[in-house]
Amino acid sequence: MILLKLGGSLITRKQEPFSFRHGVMRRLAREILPVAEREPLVVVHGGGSFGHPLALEYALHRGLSSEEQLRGIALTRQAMAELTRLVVGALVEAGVRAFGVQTSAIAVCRRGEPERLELGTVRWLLELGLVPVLCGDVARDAELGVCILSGDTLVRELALELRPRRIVLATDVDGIYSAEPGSPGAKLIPEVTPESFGRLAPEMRSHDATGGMRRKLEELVELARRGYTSVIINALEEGRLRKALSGEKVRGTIVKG
Ligand code: IP8
Repeated sequence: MILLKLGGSLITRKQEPFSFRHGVMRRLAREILPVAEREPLVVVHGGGSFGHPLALEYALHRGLSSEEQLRGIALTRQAMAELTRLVVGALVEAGVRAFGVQTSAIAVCRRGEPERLELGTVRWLLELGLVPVLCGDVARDAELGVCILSGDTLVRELALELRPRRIVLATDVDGIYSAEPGSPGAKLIPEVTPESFGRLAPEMRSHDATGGMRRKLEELVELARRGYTSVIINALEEGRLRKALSGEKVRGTIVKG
């Protein structure tokens, strides 16, 4: 089984609210098809410019404290449903037998961490030979009332439950950098281990509701500690996703377990 996360900044334009990258997603779907035909696959997508602006506007990542936030919960769920519809639509159009599964309907969290994940539907879909598509989501939180469950945290949990043989995180940058990507002297770090993680620059900044690249890396390092290797790649570069899904070496950061 292969576990794939399609980052929100890959499939949407992060600076433009509700802006889906239709052309990119159509190409990604074509790159996903060959592997989906060969072996079981689970896809998780992030929130990008659909989920994050609303989650931040209504402070849903801080829990439920005002009546006004209820509208934000409804709007965020609706935005994520729309994004899943677009992702699944492109996959099905390309020939992938994709099936959207609403994360908030199967998860109960505590302080943003999944406490229970009801994976019966996901397992059933895999048995049938379909491709479950989940997303980061606004979710029920036993302590905070509501939380934003990050797609990266979901990837960690799904990996521990479903034991994939390969984990690919597809984003819009080549991987983890030694400093802010694009800044002078920033270098791609080809490999991170739980040991080297502690020495990495702490200033991986984030402008979203769930902690961005730093959070992603923390989740992957946690998986590495449990023996799972994953790879972060830039899937805006044509062909890299197809290669990474097939296990070929591509430019990126390997988080080694
Ligand atoms: O982009 C967050 O998922 P992520 C989902 O994977 C929402 O962190 C609703 C903002």
